[in-house]
Amino acid sequence: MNIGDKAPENLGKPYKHRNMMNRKSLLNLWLVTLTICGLAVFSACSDDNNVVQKSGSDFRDTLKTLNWGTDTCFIYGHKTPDVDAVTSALSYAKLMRSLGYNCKAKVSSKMNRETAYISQLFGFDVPELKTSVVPQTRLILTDHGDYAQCVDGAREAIILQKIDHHTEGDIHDADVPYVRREMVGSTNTIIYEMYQELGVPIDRETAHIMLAGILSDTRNLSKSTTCGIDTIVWTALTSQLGLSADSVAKINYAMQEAASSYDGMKDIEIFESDYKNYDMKGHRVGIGSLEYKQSEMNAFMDRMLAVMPEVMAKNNLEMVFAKIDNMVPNPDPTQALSPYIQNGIYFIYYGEGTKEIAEAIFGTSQREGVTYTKEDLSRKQIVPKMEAVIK
Ligand SMILES: [Mn+2]
Repeated sequence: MNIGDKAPENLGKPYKHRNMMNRKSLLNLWLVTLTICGLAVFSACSDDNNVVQKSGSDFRDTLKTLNWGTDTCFIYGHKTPDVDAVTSALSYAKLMRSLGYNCKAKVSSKMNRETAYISQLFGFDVPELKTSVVPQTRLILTDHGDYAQCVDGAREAIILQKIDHHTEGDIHDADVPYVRREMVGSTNTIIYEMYQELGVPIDRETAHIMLAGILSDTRNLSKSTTCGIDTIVWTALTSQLGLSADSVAKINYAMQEAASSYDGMKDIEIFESDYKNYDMKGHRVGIGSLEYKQSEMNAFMDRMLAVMPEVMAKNNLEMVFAKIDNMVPNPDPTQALSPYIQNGIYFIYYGEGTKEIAEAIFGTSQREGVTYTKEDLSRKQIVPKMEAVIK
């Protein structure tokens, strides 16, 4: 374990519904899905915010009406891609190709270490880097809905579809011909649903690709953003691949270690290792997502605060923030794969007006540039809170 940095979260948690899928038919899968969707209304996974155009036969008809043009349509996840961004572009490109459309996954900026690790372990090819597109290029976006996170040139491109699990960004749902947006743990969960609805078989490589995205975005179903449907898809994919829960936990642990191995990286590279730009009411805002162990947190925050002016200049921002998961030793010594567990987050800020925003959400600063909350919030959960207070 790379002690300085990340630690797996709650790997020891029992996997809810773990055995539900074994030896059961797809019909049963969907009965279970319907039940869980019903339950989800009463959980954190409320579907109030979802934009779901189901992808059965209607979807095939919808696809025929899209303005595909004659060149290849590129499928991109967000910039500074994480595993879900890369793998959702790959799994969705496969789905589109299997339906007869000329689509290819690309990445708009350098991939992170976790993606490099899992693509090698699972043995799939990662998309080529293509940092900009020319006007009128046909695009499908996965795992993002903000222009600030798009490949360069996206504003002059033709966006045909958006498959996402975030709240609506400034690429408005109404402006995209086909949108499938569900507040679930991973974009790949949505794409799995679409394969099922369309009756398209999932080969082993694609199953690996989708599982990688789900493991990374939900941290093996442990994150608060995890929904019942994520667990169902996790169960279906691991069962198809013949992976035991223990082996999946080990894979997840190694992925997280790769993600958080800050060894040999400059501080600005660490800050940008999981980083996203946003446009909030006309302000250019950048938000990093990091984690560190509590015992060395203050020194780590000093280093991150020190590079925030450089991050601001480089990304042409007005405001820079980062949330840092506070990792503490796991009180349960039997959890060898979880030596650390999360205990709240630090939210650090830099730039004019940022102190007011951070304090409006998380209360008085602990020191200049630093606020803290006991809640384990994801960046996805913090963004709407910021949008509510930013002027
Ligand atoms: Mn994602």
